[in-house]
Amino acid sequence: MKNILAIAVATLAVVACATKQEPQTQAQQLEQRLVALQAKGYMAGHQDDPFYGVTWAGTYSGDSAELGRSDVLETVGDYPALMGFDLGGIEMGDAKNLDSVPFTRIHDELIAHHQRGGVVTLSWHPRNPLTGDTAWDVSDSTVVKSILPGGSQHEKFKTWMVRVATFLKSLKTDDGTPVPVIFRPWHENNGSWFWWGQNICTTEEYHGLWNMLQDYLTGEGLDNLLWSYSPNLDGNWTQERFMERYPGNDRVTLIGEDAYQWGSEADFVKQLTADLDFLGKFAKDNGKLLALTECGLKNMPDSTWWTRVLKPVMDKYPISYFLLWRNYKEEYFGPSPALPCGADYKKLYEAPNTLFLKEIKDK
Ligand code: BMA
Repeated sequence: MKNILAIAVATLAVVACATKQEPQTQAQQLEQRLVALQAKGYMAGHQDDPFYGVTWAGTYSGDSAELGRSDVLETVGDYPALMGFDLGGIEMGDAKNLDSVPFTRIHDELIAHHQRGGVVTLSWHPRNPLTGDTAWDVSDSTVVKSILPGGSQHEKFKTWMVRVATFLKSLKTDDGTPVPVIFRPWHENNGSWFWWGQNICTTEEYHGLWNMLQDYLTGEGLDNLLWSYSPNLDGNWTQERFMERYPGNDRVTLIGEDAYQWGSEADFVKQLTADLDFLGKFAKDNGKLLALTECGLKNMPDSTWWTRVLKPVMDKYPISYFLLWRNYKEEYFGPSPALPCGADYKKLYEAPNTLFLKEIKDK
């Protein structure tokens, strides 16, 4: 009897200990939050949401009349659950990013969205460190090699990483708590339009690039980053091809892809379905979160695309979110009350499984 009692007490102590254990980092807490939210549906996201919109340009300065504006808010009466921002230009020490948004505003809006209960994600379109041109300069296939240890641009790239780290370290609430961020560098790497793309660097170089940045930022104490790996819509994933450049289970928490419809609707649906079949299974087998890390139909020539084409595919998979790319006059992917697609976006908003800020802020 005594023995049984002792075993019972010991078991209870172990269970209590296990259930009491709090997640260690902001990133781990965010991961838990995303896992819990996934049971309710998927979050609606929008890139650069608070800076400018389809009909309101020139808001980059943050004049008081513009603060708080958002095309999503003005279309449905709520902010997106997720906001995305881009660090392109931070590496140069620029005051504004590649889309002319001051980093001070990115800093403030990112923290503001976190404080109102939203989730935030950061991408990075750094300049080509070898040529000095944009992220899209793929003219020289020695660029990744040149920034790895021993390469001609390594010292320079180290200063770029310092600038990224400095910005990321500044993302804190007033009481000094770091803001958790879904961080997804080196994206769309199965395409060859960025200098870190498929045909511009070898598999080994890509891994070197990923690990160099991740190890540096982690070494700097940035444990608020939830690392996301997001190649581009592919249509032909095989385990072997995906694994080739996948950074590894110990390096990635969320997998997803950037999926735009550039061609026919039928092709898009077919490719996205095939990819999410593959990625969904991979995520499940490996305990990873799944998302559409970017998506959209440029300038919405089909005003019912979200509910008719995108949503039925998304509904079949346990994605955490979909991030529509940015809205500006020449190129928009999100809604606006001024556009026919605004009505369709409202339907998306009303669906029970799409999550906007009010539905996630206390969860
Ligand atoms: C691309 C386009 C560009 C933009 C870049 C980074 O998809 O929207 O105009 O500069 O993203 O935001």
